[in-house]
Formats: sequence, structure tokens, C-alpha cells
Amino acid sequence: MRSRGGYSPSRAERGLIAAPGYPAPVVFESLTSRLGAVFERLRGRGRLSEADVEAALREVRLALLEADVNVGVTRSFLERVRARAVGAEVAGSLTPGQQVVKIVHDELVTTLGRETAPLAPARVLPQRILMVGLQGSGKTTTAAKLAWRLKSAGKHPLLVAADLQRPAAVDQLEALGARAGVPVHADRATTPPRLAKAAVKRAGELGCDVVIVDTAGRLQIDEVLMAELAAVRRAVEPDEVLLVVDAMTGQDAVNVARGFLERTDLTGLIFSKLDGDARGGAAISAREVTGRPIKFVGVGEGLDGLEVFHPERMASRLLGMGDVLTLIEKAEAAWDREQAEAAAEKMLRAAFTFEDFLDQLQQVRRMGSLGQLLGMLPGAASALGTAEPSDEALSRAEAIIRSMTPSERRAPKLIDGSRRRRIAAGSGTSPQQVNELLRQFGESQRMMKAFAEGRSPLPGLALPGRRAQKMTPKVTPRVASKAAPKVKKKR
Ligand SMILES: Nc1nc2c(ncn2[C@@H]2O[C@H](COP(=O)(O)OP(=O)(O)O)[C@@H](O)[C@H]2O)c(=O)[nH]1
Ligand SMILES: [Mg+2]
Repeated sequence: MRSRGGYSPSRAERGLIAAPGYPAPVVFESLTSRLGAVFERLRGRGRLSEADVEAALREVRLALLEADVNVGVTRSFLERVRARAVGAEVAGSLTPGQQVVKIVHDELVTTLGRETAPLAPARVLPQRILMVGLQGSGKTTTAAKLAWRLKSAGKHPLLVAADLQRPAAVDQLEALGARAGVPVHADRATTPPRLAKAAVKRAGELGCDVVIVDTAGRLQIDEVLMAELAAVRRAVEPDEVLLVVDAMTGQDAVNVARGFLERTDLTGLIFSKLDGDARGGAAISAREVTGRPIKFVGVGEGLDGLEVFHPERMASRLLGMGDVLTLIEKAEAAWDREQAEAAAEKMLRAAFTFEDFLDQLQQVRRMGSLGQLLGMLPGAASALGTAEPSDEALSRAEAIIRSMTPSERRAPKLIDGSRRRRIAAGSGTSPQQVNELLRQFGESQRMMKAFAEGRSPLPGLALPGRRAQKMTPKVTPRVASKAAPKVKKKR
């Protein structure tokens, strides 16, 4: 299924890390629905006061605690969000509510690690990976999944059964290794450090380039276990020490992670059982207190149930937006519509200026479609002097308007010969081109005025017609009711 045996190691490695088809599992359900509800309420508000931010953060706090995020972690997370949210300038195209969503999302991504974290490369071959964690967290299963994954990416792993606490543990790894088609090094009559050391040597003999060492766990962190792990670590000199944490671990995840961090020099985290009724708390908490990246997540018992961890996707999921980017795009669309509505009203009052025009041009650039501009901007085609304005014409118009002073933009009548030359020089156009834009804009304004006063518009004028209806449903009825009742009847 994922066999990439023919690839060179570097490609295989990249394929392994990027895992483009990573199907995001449905996880962290409680936090998801909670935050979804919060932002549902915030959405649709015009402006967010400081009290609104506080109210939002109270809900976020409850949601985080409910998902078993550690109390201290929650507090510092909310402080970071508050510091950014209160008094933050709302980005041009977002509503204040969307801005809060974005900040919470950004902060979550940061807390979860921002980037996907690839496995550390081998300092010397073979690459050495040590799996540690409490009993039942999923170490043995995860070791086998990782071996299978690396094998699929063209590597030659060797599994090492260094959990000598229970005989059954060795059997379990041998069975999993057989299923994965990966050799297992075992020796029931030795100590874990010696076994691990011997395994590294054996890997060389077998031509294996990765050694994955499974270790014993306990129900709780204890001295004997930690001493054993420290000894194994010295024997193996691992490139990675990966702590496997059961995603169902609640508040205690922080203590577990801290304990292992202090005693075993963790390099990364793996969260198992995210396919179950998993909560998000453990992942956020453990990531925050250890500062170690989450490298993989377990999403099933089978060998293929291990996925690369994507902070961005997880944060979006935590927010219950499915995809926050989509949400923000929608917010931008809503903002554009409001702006278009205001502009249309101004036009009808013949108060439309070059500044409004510039705003519209910028919006259109973001949307990247001239057709939409025409829909939202009654009279635009005529102002630009062509029925189908080109990008070039738009750029030229924008450059010219940018070279005007604010007062010139509001009152183009001010623009005399010398101002015209200055604007042309500033915008890299000719005075004739400036003149042309002024003329067309003035004409368009005049027509809009006539239109607004109910006089018959000149033939050929691009009326805010059906296209506008599609794009700007709130604009059109108002425009239509004033000047074109026929259009209204059709709706
Ligand atoms: N559903 C699910 N079960 C898992 C996952 N990872 C491990 N398990 C199960 O959790 C149990 C304990 O796993 P094991 O590897 O033996 O844990 P260990 O004691 O840390 O070695 C086993 O029944 C595994 O099948 C996972 O990602 N999803
Ligand atoms: Mg085990």
C-alpha cells in the first residue's frame, strides 16, 4: 500500500515526513463542539469589546479544562491569547470575532508545535530510536507501526524487544514484527541495556539502518523503571527518545511527560489511540510542558495506524471549524459584501470617490476576479473605459489613484495641469492616461447620479444587474428598488 521500496532514501524520507494523504482523524470532539459554539455566538457581531474578548476566553478556558488540558497550561495559553486579542488591530478583511478565532487558532498551532517534526537523522548508522512510556500506553504497538512505516519508506528497520518485565511482551513484539515483515532482536536471558547494545551490533550484521527499541513500562513512573531506561539510553545512545502517551490520559499527562523528560532526555512525543474517545488535553499539555514536538499520532490498532502529526490540522480541528482558513475566507467574503453595499449606497448619492474606488480595486485583487468586480462595482466598466477591463488597466488605474493625494482623491476637480503631470510622473503613466481616468471616472459619477435620481441612465451603462444579484444579494434589492423595479420583481 505504501511501498516505496524503489525510492532513494532521501525521497523516501521526504515522502515519509510529508505524508500528503494523511487522513485527519476525528479527534478532540468535546473541545471541538465547545469552541464551535463559542465562536458561533461571536460571529456576526460588528465589533468586539474587551468584555467580548473576556467572554470568549472564559468559554475557551472551560472548553480547554473540559478537554483535560492542564490548568497551568490553560492559564498560560489564555494569557498569550489575551495579550494578542485585546487591543489588537483587526486585520482589514476580518471581523473582530474572526480575529479572535484566528488568534486562538494561531496560538494553538504554536502550542502544538507549528511545523510537522520529522525524525532526527542518524548521527551514525544505524539510526537509533527508543520508545518509552507507561505500561499500556502503546509502546510496543507503536514501535511495530513505526517499523512498518519506515520499511514502507524504503528503510531496513530492526525491532528490539527490550521489555523483559513480562515474557509476553517479547512474544507480542515478535508477532507484530512477523506481520510487518521486520526482523526482531530478542534475548530473554539478558538485561535490557545489554540486549539493546547487542541489537545495535546485530543491526550492522543484518544490514539494518534503523533500530527501534521497545522498552518496559510501569503503571506509574517509578525509580526502578527510570533507572533501567537511563541505562538503556546510555547503551544505545539514541537519536530519538520518543515518549508514547495514551491520548486518553487526562490531567496526568503533564506529570508523566515531565517525569520522562527529566530522566530520559525525551526528543519527541507520540500520542496513541486518537481514534478512540480521545480528548485533546493530553496532547496540548504534554507538548507545552516538555517543549518537545509531537511527531506522530496513533489512529488505530493496525500497522498502518500511525500518522504524521500536523499541528495546523489539529488546531483547526480543535477549533471545530474543520478548516479555519475556509472560515476566514468566508469572513473576507462577508466583509467584501458589506463594503460593496456601502460603496453602492455612496454611488447612489454620487459621493463615490477615488478612495472608494481604490478600496474596491484592492478587494478585487484579493478575490482575483474581474467578473466579481463588475458584479460588485456598479459602473466600474465604464469608469475603466472598457467593457472588459484588463488586469493591466486595473493596475494602471490603481497606480494613478495611489499617486493622488487624499484630497485629490476626494475632489478630483482639484487636479489641474501641474497636478496631472505630477500624478503621471508618480504613477509611471502619461498625463493623457491620467486625464483619461479622470474623464471616465467623472462620466461614471455623472451617470450614477442620474441613475440615483431616477433619470433614465445612458444606454450602454453597466447597470448593477443580475451579476450583482449573485455576488451581492444585499446590495441589489436596494439598488433595484430605487431605480429598477423590474429587476426586483424578478427575484
Ligand atoms: N485503537 C487504538 N489502539 C491502540 C493504539 N495504539 C495502541 N493501541 C492498543 O493499546 C493496547 C496497549 O498497547 P501496547 O503497545 O501493548 O502498549 P505498551 O504496554 O505501552 O507496550 C493494545 O491493545 C494496542 O492494540 C492506537 O493508536 N489506537
Ligand atoms: Mg509493551
